[in-house]
Amino acid sequence: TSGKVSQVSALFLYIDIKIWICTVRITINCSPWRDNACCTANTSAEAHDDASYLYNFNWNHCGIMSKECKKHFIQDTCFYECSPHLGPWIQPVDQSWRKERILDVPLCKEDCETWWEDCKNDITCKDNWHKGWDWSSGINKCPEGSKCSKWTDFFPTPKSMCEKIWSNSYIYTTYTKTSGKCMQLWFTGTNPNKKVAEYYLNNGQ
Ligand code: FOL
Repeated sequence: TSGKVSQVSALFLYIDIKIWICTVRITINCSPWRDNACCTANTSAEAHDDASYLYNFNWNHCGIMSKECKKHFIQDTCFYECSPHLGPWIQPVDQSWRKERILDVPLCKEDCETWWEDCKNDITCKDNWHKGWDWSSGINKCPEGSKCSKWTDFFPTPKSMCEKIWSNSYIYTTYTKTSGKCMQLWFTGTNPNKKVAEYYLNNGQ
C-alpha cells in the first residue's frame, strides 16, 4: 500500500506541476500588454504554442528552434497581435490571411540585436518567412530547392533579420530603448511604445 500512496502523491505532484506550468505559460511574454491590449487572453496563450491556430506557423522547420531564440518569436507575436500603438505603421493589404499589415515599424537596436544574438546558432531555410513555404501538409515546410543552413547564411546581421524576416514589418534603427524614438518588443511596467507612436504621429517632433 505504501507503493500505492507514493503513486497517488506522485500523480498529485504531477498535476500540481502541470497547473503551474500552464499558468506561467499564459502569463509570460504577453503580460506587459495586460492593461491595454488588442489581443485576447486566448491569443496570448496561443502565441506560446508551436503551430498554433494563429497562422499554423512551424518554428521548427529545420529542427527544433532553441528556446532562447523562440522566446523572441513569442514576444514578436505578442507585439504583433497585442500592441495598441501600431497605428502609424498599419497599411492596407490584400492577402488571403490578412487585410492589414505593419510596415517599417522602427525597432529598438537592443531588441533586434538580442533577438539575432539568441538565434544566430539556430537553423533555417529562408530569409522571408512570410512567403514561399510548402503548405501542402497544413504547416509550413521548407520549399523544394531550399536547404536548411546556418542562421547567419540567411541573416548575416541583426538588421537583415529584423527587416527581412517579416517582409519589412520592422526597420532596424540605431536608437536605443531609452531614446523614445523606437518601438520595444521587451518591456515591463507601463508601455513605453505609446509615447513613441505619438512622437511619430507628430512627424518626429
Ligand atoms: N510578426 C511581425 N512583426 N510582423 C508580421 O507581419 C508577422 N506575421 C506573422 C507572424 N508574426 C509577425 C504571420 N506569419 C504565412 C506565412 C507566415 C505568416 C502568416 C502567413 C503564409 O501563409 N504564407 C504563404 C503566402 C500567403 C499569402 O501571401 O497569401 C506562403 O507562401 O508561405
